[in-house]
Amino acid sequence: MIEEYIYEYIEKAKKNDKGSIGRLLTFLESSPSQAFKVLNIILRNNVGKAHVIGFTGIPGSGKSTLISKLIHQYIKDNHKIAVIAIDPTSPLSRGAFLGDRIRMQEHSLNPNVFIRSVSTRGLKGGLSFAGVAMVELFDYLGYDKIFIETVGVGQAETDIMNIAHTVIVATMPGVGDEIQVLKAGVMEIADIYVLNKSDKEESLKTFEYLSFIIESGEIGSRVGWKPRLLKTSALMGQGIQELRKAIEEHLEYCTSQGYFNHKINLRRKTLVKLFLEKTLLDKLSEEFEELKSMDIEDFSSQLDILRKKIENFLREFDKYT
Ligand SMILES: Nc1nc2c(ncn2[C@@H]2O[C@H](COP(=O)(O)OP(=O)(O)O)[C@@H](O)[C@H]2O)c(=O)[nH]1
Ligand SMILES: [Mg+2]
Repeated sequence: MIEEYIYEYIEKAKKNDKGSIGRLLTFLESSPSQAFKVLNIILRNNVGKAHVIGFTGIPGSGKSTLISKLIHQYIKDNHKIAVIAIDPTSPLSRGAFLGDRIRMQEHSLNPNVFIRSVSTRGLKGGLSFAGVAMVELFDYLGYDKIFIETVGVGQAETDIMNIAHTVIVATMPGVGDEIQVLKAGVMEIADIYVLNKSDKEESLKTFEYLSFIIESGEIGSRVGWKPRLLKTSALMGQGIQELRKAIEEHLEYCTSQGYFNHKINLRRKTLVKLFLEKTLLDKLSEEFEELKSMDIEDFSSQLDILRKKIENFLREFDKYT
């Protein structure tokens, strides 16, 4: 029954009906089997055209503000822009996340801009299955610039490299932990580094430090692409055009090197992996609830019950999807 609705929503979504797009996104988030039904339709003939841009970096560095300013630049040239903001669901970052909505809200009425937040639940800011599935949906619907905002912690960085064509790491002056940022690996993944809040006094020192490590080639070098370092002040609207230019140059580089399609393939493989991961984990949690109510104490019997349940589940997998 749900399939009929999906076709209807897809038809409407193609005509830019935001309500239908919202419903499809909710399908992608709700359960793997519902998401599967949507993906099965949209991935059938989808060649992949969108330029996917990952924005990561410490909370408060100005990612949302920068994206909002970039949207201003891009909509002037008739781009269709989607923003997927990954919600780390921790009490600490909650405030920042609510801030995202406020900062990007000004665009929400624009027919060519769609902003959606995704909760990662336990994933520590990493990309969830739903987040990647959403990229596919927006791409299918003709959004040609897709921004993904993630908090640069742990797993999120490596995830974003499998998904985004262009990775931008935003930092800000005076956090005093440039070394820590490097250690965390965040800095090593960027195609473009942005030192935002360059309106602040301490920015010169941080900029020199960052240029030194990038110039010395210690981090981030790819064959044929030298990572860029840009100074911006999202608040004052400075450096945004330069940032856009660097993003477009990186896109040209990706296209000319064949990385554009390579990344799309990698993204789809990642999607399959995340799909299975989520399906199995959901099933396991469900069976665990049942196990809790059983009166079995010994370890190997408990393991046996769960293992058999999962085995059966896998055997019936196509029925399930
Ligand atoms: N001084 C200054 N503040 C900024 C700049 N860009 C953003 N901010 C402020 O920094 C705070 C965090 O910005 P936000 O975009 O939410 O950062 P995010 O957590 O990385 O998405 C907000 O209060 C912004 O107004 C900037 O260029 N200069
Ligand atoms: Mg933000």
